[in-house]
Amino acid sequence: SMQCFPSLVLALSSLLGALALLQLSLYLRAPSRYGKHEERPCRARGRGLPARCAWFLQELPSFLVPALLLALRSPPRLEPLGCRLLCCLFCWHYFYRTFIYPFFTRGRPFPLQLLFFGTLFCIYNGFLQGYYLIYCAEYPNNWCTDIRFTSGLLLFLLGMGINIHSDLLLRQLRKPGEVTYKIPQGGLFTYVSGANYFGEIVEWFGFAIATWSLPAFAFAFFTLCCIGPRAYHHHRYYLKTFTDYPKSRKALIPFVF
Ligand code: NDX
Repeated sequence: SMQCFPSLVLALSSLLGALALLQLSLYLRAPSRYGKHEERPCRARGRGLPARCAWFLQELPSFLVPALLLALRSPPRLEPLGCRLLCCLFCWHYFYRTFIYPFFTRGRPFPLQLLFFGTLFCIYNGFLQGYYLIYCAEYPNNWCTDIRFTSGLLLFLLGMGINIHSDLLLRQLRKPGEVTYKIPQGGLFTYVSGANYFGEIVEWFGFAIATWSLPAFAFAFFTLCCIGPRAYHHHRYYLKTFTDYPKSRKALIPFVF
């Protein structure tokens, strides 16, 4: 049966950190080519998968892999409570991203090649986070009252709230079947162009603080390097496209950047 190999956790987390840096260097120059940054919209060329299927397939492993690791571990890990709670938080986010978000999205078709890499990434990260929490993590029995757990959990919930609310505001910009872009309004979009990304980043840093673990900090850093630059490219796109775009709005961090 499976057991904890600390060197495996270290290796996988380091690779995640290296991938993050690779993304940062790529995406500071040019955005990843999906959504509003696709060079040749694939609807015309018929090469994308409908957004609904693409997001469902891509994100599913991030829910399934840790959920299975949690459910199938034998003997079941009952102590400490912290490990299971934290694993459930991760699965909760990806339950939303897999089973709720895709069914409401009005996004354009998603490029197949990115779908392939996105799926690989979600298997990799789902395994790393789940494996670490279920097989390796050690917490004192009172971890649930530790300031890191409570403050991290609070940030996680706050970020998730902002992320889900902002996803909803973006969706409401379109009627079913529409594919045009409009100026997002309301919620945190009042302050930043990438409100959904800001929420997601806060969420994963909260998770990292609550788990106080290398894999989770590596993933939070990856998220920052992946969607941070994307918020900046969205912001530039809006400034270029809409002459009446709100002047005081920032790219990612309210009032700062
Ligand atoms: N999926 C995370 N890298 C990614 C898929 C792509 O969950 O090879 C990372 C995720 C993957 C990426 C994933 C990892 C890195 C990959 C990359 C592909 C290449 C890259 C694998 C897995 C890679 C290396 C080199 C390292 C191997 O038509 P549309 O689609 O634009 O419509 C949009 C609509 N909308 C508007 N509608 C009207 N008017 C406007 N002005 C609008 N603006 C937007 O709203 C969409 O339907 C919707 C949202 O659009 P957008 O662009 O704001 O968000 P999007 O980027 O699609 O993300 C959706 C949500 C969001 O909440 C975000 O926080 C979360 O997913 N997310 C996304 C990406 C990664 C991630 C979270 C994370 O890292 N945690």
